[in-house]
Amino acid sequence: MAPLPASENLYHLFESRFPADRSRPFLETDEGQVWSYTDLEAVSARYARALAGLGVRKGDRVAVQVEKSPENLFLYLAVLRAGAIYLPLNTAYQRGEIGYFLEDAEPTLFVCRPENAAEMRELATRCRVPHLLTLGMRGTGTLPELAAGQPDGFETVPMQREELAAILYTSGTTGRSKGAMTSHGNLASNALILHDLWGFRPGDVLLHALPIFHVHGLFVATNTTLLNGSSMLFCPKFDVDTVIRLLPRATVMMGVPTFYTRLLADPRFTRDLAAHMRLFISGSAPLLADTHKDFAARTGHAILERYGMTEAGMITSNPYAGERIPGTVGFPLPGVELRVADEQGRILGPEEIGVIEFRGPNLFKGYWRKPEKTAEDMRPDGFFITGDVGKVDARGYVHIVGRAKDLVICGGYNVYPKEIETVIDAIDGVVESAVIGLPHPDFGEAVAAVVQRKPGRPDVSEDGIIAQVKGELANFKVPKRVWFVDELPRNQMGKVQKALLREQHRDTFKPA
Ligand code: MCA
Ligand code: AMP
Repeated sequence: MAPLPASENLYHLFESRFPADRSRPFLETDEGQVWSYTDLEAVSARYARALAGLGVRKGDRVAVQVEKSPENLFLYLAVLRAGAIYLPLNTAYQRGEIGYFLEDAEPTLFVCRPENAAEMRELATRCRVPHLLTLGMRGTGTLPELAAGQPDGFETVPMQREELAAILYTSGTTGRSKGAMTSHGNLASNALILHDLWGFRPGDVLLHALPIFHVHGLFVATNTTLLNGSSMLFCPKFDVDTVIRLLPRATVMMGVPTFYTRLLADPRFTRDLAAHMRLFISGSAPLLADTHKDFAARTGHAILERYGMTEAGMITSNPYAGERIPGTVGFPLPGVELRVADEQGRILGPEEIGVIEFRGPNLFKGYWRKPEKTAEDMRPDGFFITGDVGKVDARGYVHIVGRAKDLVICGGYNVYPKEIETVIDAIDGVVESAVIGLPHPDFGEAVAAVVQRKPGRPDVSEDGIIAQVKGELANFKVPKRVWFVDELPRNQMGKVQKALLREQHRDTFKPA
């Protein structure tokens, strides 16, 4: 591995790996528009100058809620170059959700979609955000306009490895999101290890169909490509037709399990189509062992499953060269120490099931302005309590068998029931709700709600509840079904028995 350059700004590390011939492609869109490494350097420099011109300084937050585009990636790189902190937001987040992030993170600049500018300007003013710019899908908006007149060069701000590069919000069991603070060193160590471990080589072409506001699409996929100085085929979203069209030109694909189940459901996805591929990687949600096996039977490829979280980037991975075992997430990454412990923190042995804990250079710097929340999740010896339930088998493979946290993962997006319950419980005529995750053939899990109405309030309907949640929260958090009960089942401690509700409704989304 090459030594890190003197500045530990992640961009400096990328730059040290860019191809000598900068005219080589960095990115090609699904419509065939090509961006070279020269373009990457020039556009990110102009954007960085525009940010600096507005007064964005080292350590300032830049919140971004825009559609996936090459310019969006250049903005990420510009923020790194300016020494500021990149704060990406899911495009599905609604006004109320955005308001919370702006108030909590106090960004200096908020970049939003041009079509939302009026609404977001009003919100940004209320949240005392000094600057608002827009960025559209095809390089439109006030950010590119401001950047257009700037020179192509920018002196990237030197950073130390402990200094922050990004804050990514992750929901919590209390219903309020926490900003996970990630440093330049966190991102660099993870990217270098994955680049090495997954055998990236000159000429690799990554098929990129993930969103770029989360760790998977932004850091795992993009940072490894940048370190490799190679190129990606860049799709605005996952679409089976586009992926099947572009696959013959790719060598590596990363996705959530839904990508692979959707590909398998398409007869055009054949052994021939995938024969040339070097690697398929899956993560963000459990890949069913059956999907792994069906994929191997269809294509001859064993999907490489890995495990991570916003607070850490990647934590474990199945081997590139060794056996990739279905239903496991492989071994701890080099430099990562992983153990399984019981609730009291007693360390358990091989094959014993408990909560997964780990520490390593990938572990984040804590939750933004929430030291008490950070402390709650840490052991005194620096191990982070993931809330994922699992075991390490006799061969050292990590298995995830459940979650200690009340969390549902749909199509790779995390949904904390508490957040949805808070919205439903506030509806007039509702006594209480319980939100659960149920097996779903497309999304892995889907959100559903069981609701107790006040007596004499049959007007509180499934449609009404769905409409209310849709108005307040991102669309992937909206329950796909709502049922009404006279009373929610409780245990002796008075706690709602969600396991029982899940069991009662287990087959709701099962294909007929
Ligand atoms: C869309 N819908 C969903 C989801 N996505 N419902 C539940 N879960 C979802 N994930 C709903 C919409 O609300 C909408 O409903 C309808 O489905 C169609 O929406 P559309 O946007 O057209 O869906 P899609 O384009 O088919 O998207 C599905 C998808 C997408 C491709 C699976 O969700 C996706 O790209 N997921 C990847 C998430 C990801 O990158 N996770 C990484 C997090 P309606 O019509 O009623 O409004 S990073 C992480 O977890 C850690 C660090 C890690 O280990 O990687
Ligand atoms: P996030 O909030 O996006 O960081 O989600 C992290 C969570 O996703 C982890 O704590 C796990 O519960 C889950 N996760 C990620 N990868 C996998 C995987 N390969 N198998 C099972 N769960 C996973």
